[in-house]
Amino acid sequence: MTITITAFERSPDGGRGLARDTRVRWALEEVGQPYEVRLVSSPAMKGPAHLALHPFGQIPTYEEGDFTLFETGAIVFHIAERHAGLLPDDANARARAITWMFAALNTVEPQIRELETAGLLEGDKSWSDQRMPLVEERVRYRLGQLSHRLGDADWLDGAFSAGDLLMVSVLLRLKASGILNEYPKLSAYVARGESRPAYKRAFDAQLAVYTGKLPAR
Ligand code: GTB
Repeated sequence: MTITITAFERSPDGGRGLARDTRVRWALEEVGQPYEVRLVSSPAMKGPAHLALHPFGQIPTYEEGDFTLFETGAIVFHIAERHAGLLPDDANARARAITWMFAALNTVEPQIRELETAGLLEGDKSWSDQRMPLVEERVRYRLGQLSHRLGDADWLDGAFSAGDLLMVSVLLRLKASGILNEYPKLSAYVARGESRPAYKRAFDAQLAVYTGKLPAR
């Protein structure tokens, strides 16, 4: 059954791989599943056809025949459950990897999103100069905790898992801020994620939407 995902027709990041379809592409590449992409314009995202797939009118979505999903975490989890390569076989190790998926999306990403919001959407507000240091402090606090837990390990819990895929994807959002460089262990962790062939294929495929150049496979 063909897998089809949706992605921005024109992502605001201009192909830097920060929109969430990259996470789904990466998961599919890791498990070796071919997929198709339907690009969605901003107006179409809020139209009835897309809203039937995604109640909040966002990307990415996932379709496999009649079966459809939204929410990146749920999509990556579904892929990891159905195909070998992203979750360990051992039940306890699997539960820990799933815990890291939730931690990435629920415990680390909110602070990073807040930083983006504070910089991009609220940077011109009169109170921005006072708020920004507080927001940065909350990001640094989380990164410090994460860096401490990662230590000198390559991945968060044994072999690379869907937990690492989501955590690296979340941390990638910090690259432009420079804050990640303050945490060499996390910078190296992100670089390890980016150097995975599956990530590179996913990144190149999303970039091709902008350059029009199909990636070599
Ligand atoms: N919780 C949902 C999930 O994880 O799937 C959130 C999905 C979501 O935020 N989708 C965004 C979207 O469709 C695109 S990825 N936005 C349009 C809308 O809400 O109308 C978020 C995103 C967008 C742009 C950048 N960027 O330019 O750097 C980064 C991330």
